[in-house]
Amino acid sequence: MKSTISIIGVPMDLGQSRRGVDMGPSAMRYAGAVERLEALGYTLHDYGDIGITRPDKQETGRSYQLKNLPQVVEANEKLATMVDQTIKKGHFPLVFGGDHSIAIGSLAGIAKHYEQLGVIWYDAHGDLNTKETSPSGNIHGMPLAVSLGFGHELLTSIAGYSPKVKPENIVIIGARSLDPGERELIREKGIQVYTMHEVDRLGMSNVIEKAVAYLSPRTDGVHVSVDLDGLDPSEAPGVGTPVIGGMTYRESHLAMEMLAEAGIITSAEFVEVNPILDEKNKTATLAVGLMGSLFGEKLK
Ligand code: B3U
Ligand code: MN
Ligand code: MN
Repeated sequence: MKSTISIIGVPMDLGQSRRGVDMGPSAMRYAGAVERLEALGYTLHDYGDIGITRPDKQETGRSYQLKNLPQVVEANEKLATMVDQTIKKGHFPLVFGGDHSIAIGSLAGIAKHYEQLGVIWYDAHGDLNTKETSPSGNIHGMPLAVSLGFGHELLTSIAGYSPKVKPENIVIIGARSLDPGERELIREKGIQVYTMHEVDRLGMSNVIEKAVAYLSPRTDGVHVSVDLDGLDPSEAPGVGTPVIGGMTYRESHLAMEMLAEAGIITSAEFVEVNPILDEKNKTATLAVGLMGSLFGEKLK
């Protein structure tokens, strides 16, 4: 892994309906992210938070529209540029969300640097909806579809190119809430998904071994996108859309440790930490612990 890490915070809560996830970057810093990674010998650059333009009236209710679309587009364009710049400097981009809509900008900034970017999507959800299939109109349920080139043109064209990733370079881990349109896309595109059924059946160690064996030969970089709602809400309560039956603390640390051992990860993001819904910063603290494992704490 690169020896310099650039942290970029994205205080974004416009991709979904519950306020508070914009405080995620702050909560992860408060939980000691910088110190934790510095203790592992990395040089840290914290670039602070990117500016988010707030709409006059935030669209939150149930709707079949793309909520807060102009503001989500603007923030992701900014993020893509920031991420691009950190990679040009030779740094490892570590993005703090914010809701998961920010993965659109992360991937837009990262993917142009790789011929075959791999993506590990650690999440209770597939985030493969489009405006047509979304039950909520929440853009945080769409970033993986957008990165594949499906969705509103203002989203797919962020950073001026599309698609960012190929379906055969994606592995989803921990899914247990998939909408009908998402299932269809998964089937149609042959996306590798380890749902909770496979996690239970095979065990996390096998799941990660298979994911690494699948991605290593076909990719030249791998982005890991960790949505904290991938974990069980009993262990990560501070998330906006908790889904029971998730991955445990231990499974998640094992997953991150094994990815560190495999040495394939070239960028990462931690999203959906909502301190307002949390219990004493438990979820942000968990996220920072997972960062420790991903950056090789066990190997030290
Ligand atoms: N699939 C649903 C729910 C959802 C997606 N991502 C989160 N929740 N966090 C949707 O609204 O697209
Ligand atoms: Mn997600
Ligand atoms: Mn999720």
